[in-house]
Amino acid sequence: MKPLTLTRFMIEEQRRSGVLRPELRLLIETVARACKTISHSIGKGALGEVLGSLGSENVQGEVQKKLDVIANELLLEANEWGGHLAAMASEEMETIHRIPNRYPKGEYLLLFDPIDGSSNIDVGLSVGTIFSVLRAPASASGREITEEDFMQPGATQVASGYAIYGPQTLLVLTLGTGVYEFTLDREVGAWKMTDGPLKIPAGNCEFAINMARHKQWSPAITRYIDERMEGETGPCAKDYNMRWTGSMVADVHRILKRGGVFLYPADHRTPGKARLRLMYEANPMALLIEQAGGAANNGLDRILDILPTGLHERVGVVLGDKAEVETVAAYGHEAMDTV
Ligand code: P6P
Repeated sequence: MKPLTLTRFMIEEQRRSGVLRPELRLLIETVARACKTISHSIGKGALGEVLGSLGSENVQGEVQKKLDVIANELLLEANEWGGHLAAMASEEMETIHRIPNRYPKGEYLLLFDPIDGSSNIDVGLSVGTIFSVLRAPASASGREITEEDFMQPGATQVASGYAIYGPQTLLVLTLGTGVYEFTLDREVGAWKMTDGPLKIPAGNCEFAINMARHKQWSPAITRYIDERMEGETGPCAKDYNMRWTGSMVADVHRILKRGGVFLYPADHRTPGKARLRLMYEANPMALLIEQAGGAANNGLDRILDILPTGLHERVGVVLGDKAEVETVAAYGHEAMDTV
């Protein structure tokens, strides 16, 4: 049987579940189309004069790569005229982007990290685009959308996904009814389903963490990693492998496909200091991971339950294999109990 295209998958999902509204289908197709264009730009590399930095910093104080801005503009332009959105938010923008008055407005809020792992671009490694879809609160109808309207826990997302620009260009998506992978068929420009519903294989002894930041780890994280470093002679009685790609999208994709666990803990010495952003990195990935049978917490508590207090709020992240993630949380709670 020929692989389903993204369009046909969503139409059939709409018929089957009855919950996929046409405006949400249009939103996902629009984001997917923008990701095709981003993939094309990234693929040009030095030939397209898209590599390198702009010499500017984004709202996070991070050096902006040319492609960070190009991808951000592509996603804004693609999504603002369709009538499916009330507003957008991005890692690259300090505050929300309201839909211009000349366009109709819809019921959805779109958040995205246009290029995740952009420091990998100039050295030819995988990067990605992460997106999250919320519903604008009913209370917002008839008034201007505010940043406060975005402050919803991740469990309220109606969809999330990522594109990964690697050996293949892939789109991984959940509409809340399972996780599906689509591969970009460049010959016809279509996204074609190549895997799904994805389920995280249990028991893969592979952890992803930036070991250089061990001084920032809590005793619980240190205990968890030390045990795995001891391997089969230690309490795990198994040897573990380590991977760290510098791109959350690439690490999450590997975990969805072959299991394991990803950790980017908050800085234990400075409460509240973390690296990954809740709204457009941790939440969309946590929804995908849970939909694939895994778990996602901040070292203690479920990420999708966190009530955000700011658009660019950062959070510790532990996600992947359910048993591994629950072990980290158990160590974290044990450590709290001994304080
Ligand atoms: P470090 C990329 O900048 C990112 O936000 C994630 O994609 C990635 O997992 C992490 O930061 C890498 O952080 O400290 O290893 O550079």
